[in-house]
Amino acid sequence: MLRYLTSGESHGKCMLTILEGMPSGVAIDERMVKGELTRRMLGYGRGKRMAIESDKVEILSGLRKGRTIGSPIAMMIRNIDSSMDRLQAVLNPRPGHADLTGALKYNFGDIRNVLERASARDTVSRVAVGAVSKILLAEFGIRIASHVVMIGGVEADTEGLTFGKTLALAERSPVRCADAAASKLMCDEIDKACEAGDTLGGIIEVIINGVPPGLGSYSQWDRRIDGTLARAILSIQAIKGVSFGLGFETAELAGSLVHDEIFYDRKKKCFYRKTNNAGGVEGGMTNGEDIVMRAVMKPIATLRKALSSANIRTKSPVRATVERADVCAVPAAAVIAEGVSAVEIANAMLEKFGGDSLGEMRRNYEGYIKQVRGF
Ligand code: EPS
Repeated sequence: MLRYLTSGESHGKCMLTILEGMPSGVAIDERMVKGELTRRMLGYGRGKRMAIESDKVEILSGLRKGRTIGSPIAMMIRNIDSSMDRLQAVLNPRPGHADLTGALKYNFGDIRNVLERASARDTVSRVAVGAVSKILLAEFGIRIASHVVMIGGVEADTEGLTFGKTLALAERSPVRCADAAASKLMCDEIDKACEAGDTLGGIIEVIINGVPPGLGSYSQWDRRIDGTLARAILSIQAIKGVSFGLGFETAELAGSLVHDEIFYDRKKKCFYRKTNNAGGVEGGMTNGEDIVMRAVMKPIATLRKALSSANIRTKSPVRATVERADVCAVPAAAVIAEGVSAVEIANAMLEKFGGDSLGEMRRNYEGYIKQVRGF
């Protein structure tokens, strides 16, 4: 089973992670990991910090001659802005941030101790772990894409786009939006918010393709794959909700319009569905269709047009602290959601197919696929 811990403060020396449980024999392309980190840095609406950082990963252990050897993989991303000890104290908590509750909880007289760790900078480590997980998943033909479906009320129309087309179009858009017209309008909204000293949230979609049926299980609550995926995505800073397939829309629809009918193709000898309203998960298990998840991100809590707050020393009314920040980080959140989903799917693959080496895992996988095809 995969597990990992992250460490590091936003303006400390570095961001660190240790990933444990990767089988041996997987070739890790460091350029691919770096590429994923770069994708996370992009996006119209990011602040100046991303122009300062270069987010290069150093893989410190767990590889020999570029391949995993089954031991923990330690990865480090150095912070170029590592000014933490020189930065001034923060006393005016930002509504919507971890600031106030973090200071109360850990009994700090300086909110900087909270915000340095609560920062979304930590997601760089999660994307690094996600990149390594994606490399493992690619060995089994599993691919993950993401795109932005809404920013600041502008909605994309991506109806009918294939997995490949969605990914290609999103990759070309400054806001990871596969609808070019909406992409332009989203950038306009970000400009307006920036001018007004405000911030914007939005909705992202993650699509996972090539997943075999039967990952996760209905048999125990903590083995349900929708639960583990949702938890991972909800753990990303500012994410407030996750849905699968039709998600919240199902509240308005009758069952006959929601559930994906099952057919059997006698020639191909396989079951199939004509729709994917379930978003690839039924009964806490993958059903072999694409996993389709949406997540909502609230607007970033650091506003130049600062909201009302109270100073933690004087208790007097003040405007909240204004730190350098992004106006919109929805495109970055999409890439991060890909990464954390990759870890969960890789974990579920390891749970089902086990194996200490890639070869052993592949044998188990192929045996199972044969069983499913011959069902
Ligand atoms: C963040 C504030 C900004 C963002 C940061 C998250 O950083 P800074 O305070 O250094 O300008 O850029 O995001 C990242 C550093 C990152 O790598 O994504 C915050 O307060 O959460």
